[in-house]
Amino acid sequence: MRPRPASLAALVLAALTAAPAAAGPDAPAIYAQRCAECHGAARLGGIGPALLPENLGRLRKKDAASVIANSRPAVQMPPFADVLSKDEIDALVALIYTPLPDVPDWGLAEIEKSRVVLVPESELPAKPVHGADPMNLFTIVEAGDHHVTILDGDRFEPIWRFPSRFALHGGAKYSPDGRFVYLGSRDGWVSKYDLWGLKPMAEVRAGINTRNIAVSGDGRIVMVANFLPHTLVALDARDLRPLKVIRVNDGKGKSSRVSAVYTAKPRASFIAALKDIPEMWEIPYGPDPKPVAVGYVHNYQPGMEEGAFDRGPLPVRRIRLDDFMDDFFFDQDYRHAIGAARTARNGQVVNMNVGRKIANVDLAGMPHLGSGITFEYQDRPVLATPHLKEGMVSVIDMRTWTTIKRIETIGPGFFMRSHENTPYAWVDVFFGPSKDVLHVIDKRTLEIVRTLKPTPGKTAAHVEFTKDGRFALVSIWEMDGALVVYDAATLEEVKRIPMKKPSGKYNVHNKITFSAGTSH
Ligand code: DHE
Repeated sequence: MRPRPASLAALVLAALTAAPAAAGPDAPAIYAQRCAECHGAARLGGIGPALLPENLGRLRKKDAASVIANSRPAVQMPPFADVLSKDEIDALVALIYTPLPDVPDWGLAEIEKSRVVLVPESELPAKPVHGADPMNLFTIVEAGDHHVTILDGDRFEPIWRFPSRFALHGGAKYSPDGRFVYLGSRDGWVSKYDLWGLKPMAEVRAGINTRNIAVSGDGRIVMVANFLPHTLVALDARDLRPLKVIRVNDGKGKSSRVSAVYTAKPRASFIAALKDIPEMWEIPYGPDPKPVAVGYVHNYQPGMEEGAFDRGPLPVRRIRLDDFMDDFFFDQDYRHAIGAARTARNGQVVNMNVGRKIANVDLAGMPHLGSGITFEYQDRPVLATPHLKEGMVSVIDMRTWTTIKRIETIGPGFFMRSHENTPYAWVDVFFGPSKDVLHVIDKRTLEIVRTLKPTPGKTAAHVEFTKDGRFALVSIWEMDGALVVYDAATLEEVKRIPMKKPSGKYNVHNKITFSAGTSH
């Protein structure tokens, strides 16, 4: 049965009164004090995920208590063991596993109602209003004060800075020509900006708690992956009009959060992995999809009905897996998806053509495959990925799916980057006492050749290269942070621009050409 819509005020009240009435710690009060800021007053998510039974299916209550007490790798949440008693933690666990009387729906009608168009396509300027190379611009997310800076990648000067939605997450996505940038926030907003006119164009709330977004290779559709509700939402890339809401379920009543969605341009499809159902979904967007699509309908037209499932435009091809996929990544021609569950001891390789797992990969320690890169090593394609739980980078032969090398790092890293024109790959050390360093790895020898410390004591993370690969840009991930520009050959600092907790940065050319060294 579909949940009924409810107002936000009613939901906050429901969230705070839905706790069991037993005597003991006041779970709603503890939740309001300790959890609401990140997970939302109504438990619907914010910076942190929604805390509802619908989204906690894979987490046993005992593990939930451990997460509250000790936190978990690669999240911003602090451990609460020192500030909350065991009884208080147990009361919080009981609260978050208590269903809300009304989970709000967020379907086509709600999405469309939230949509705002600021600049219609008919009013766009015919040429850029700035003198920078449109292909060498960077979109830089400043998470500290929820702003975005557009940087001229030749002069390293900001050309536009604007307020963004709260808590953007995941990579910026560009239209195939690089003119428009789309950004997604954890609370479901998708915003479109014109990088020629330097103006916001449109925005829409496509979900309540969102993972990430992808733009189709033909530039027509923006696909949004949601944690809440359990949907994928297709938007018209021109004005963000909602086209279709795809309910994510196994066809037998069990629904699922979406781990992430990416565009597989050579296949003319979107590929999504699911968090609560061991399946990958391929969704061809046409108009000329490869024959892998099942039930594809030609002559795609916008304005489709909500609820159409496994048929009609944007049909779903299911690939059944024997484990979940929390984090995943593709080879350059999108023939293989390499993925792992957070709890798995191995990664899995799925051949997208035959639609099944073809190999296991030796990837313990929570590989962060989403930030993996590929390159040629001794005439064979390899993938390299940092691990979130262990201080190492794994290098995997993509022909045999065997591990060639584990490169030891000072601590676990989050992001890895390279570029076709540099012999080096850069990886950060995001966690632990050495979070202020970055390793530079020689792709020819798989050895660390330099360890950089841009600002002692301050987190240094996330690298992106200029269009030509000559410079590497690094974030000093702090409120009084900076963007540090390095010469990618000499590894010397050439410029530093103050910024407010800069997180991800995305070069137009590298992203639209699907450079092997960057995220896609
Ligand atoms: Fe991310 C990308 C998932 C926590 C900053 N992160 C992604 C993507 C996924 C993902 C699936 C790819 C989306 C895309 O680009 O389309 N992130 C997760 C998690 O599951 C995890 C571990 C837990 C969670 O809170 O969801 C997580 N991520 C974080 C953070 O705590 C970070 C460091 C700070 C923040 O802003 O939330 C963070 N994630 C990022 C960034 C990217 C990203 C900067 C884009 C990387 C890129 O270069 O493309």
